[in-house]
Amino acid sequence: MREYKIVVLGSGGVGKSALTVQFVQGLFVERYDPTIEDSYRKQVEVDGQQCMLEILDTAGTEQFTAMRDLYMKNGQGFVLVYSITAQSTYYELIDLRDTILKVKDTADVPMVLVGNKCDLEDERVIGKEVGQTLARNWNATFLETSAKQKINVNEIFFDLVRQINKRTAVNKDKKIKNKNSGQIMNSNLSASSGNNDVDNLPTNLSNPATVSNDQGCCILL
Ligand SMILES: Nc1nc2c(ncn2[C@@H]2O[C@H](COP(=O)(O)OP(=O)(O)OP(=O)(O)O)[C@@H](O)[C@H]2O)c(=O)[nH]1
Ligand SMILES: [Mg+2]
Repeated sequence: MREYKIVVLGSGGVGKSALTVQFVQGLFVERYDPTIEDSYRKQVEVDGQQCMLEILDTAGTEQFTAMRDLYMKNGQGFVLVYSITAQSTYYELIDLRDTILKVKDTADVPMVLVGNKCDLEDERVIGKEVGQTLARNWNATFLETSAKQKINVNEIFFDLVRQINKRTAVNKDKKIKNKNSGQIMNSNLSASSGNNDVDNLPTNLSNPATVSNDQGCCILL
């Protein structure tokens, strides 16, 4: 089964743990207990495919950020969370995203921008369109969520799986085309052979483009 390494990031108190626990365990944590670092595993079916999600719930508080570079490097998909009730939490994500792109050395990183606590409409200080605009600039998905009322929680993680799948498929397709350049080849042949080669990729690689396509070549020959 393919594994997906997902990292949840954002300022302290925005609801990273509440969203993660709501997704993994189906319950809402009312009490605020600042996280150092927690990791969860959950098996889900996305578009008919079984996936194992490894979710890293990180610390929003600055003093716990020493491990940031390492988990950014290893992460394949990122959930960037702000609270619609706290302006500063929105601006803090801009630096966070820059750091991710720098560490991963690419602008094309699967990402979902999340405006959490949308059940607190009376306390809203960040409009929905503000989040939408930022996500559009980032080429990321945008969702307003409520961990409390379980609004759009599953959607965050399902969307990331789809984004990761899409990039893996594109990278593999490019790699097959490059390897066979000069010959008339149909890189979709492997798919029509009944093998789901995306499924069979090694899961411990942060950059799918480096994956060997030996298996695909055998099928082509
Ligand atoms: N009303 C409401 N409260 C929420 C929601 N999500 C989280 N909270 C509350 O906000 C507080 C902080 O939530 P956490 O999930 O612990 O926040 P965090 O982002 O993990 O914080 P750190 O671990 O310190 O980085 C808790 O009291 C939660 O119950 C939500 O969607 N709606
Ligand atoms: Mg937390």
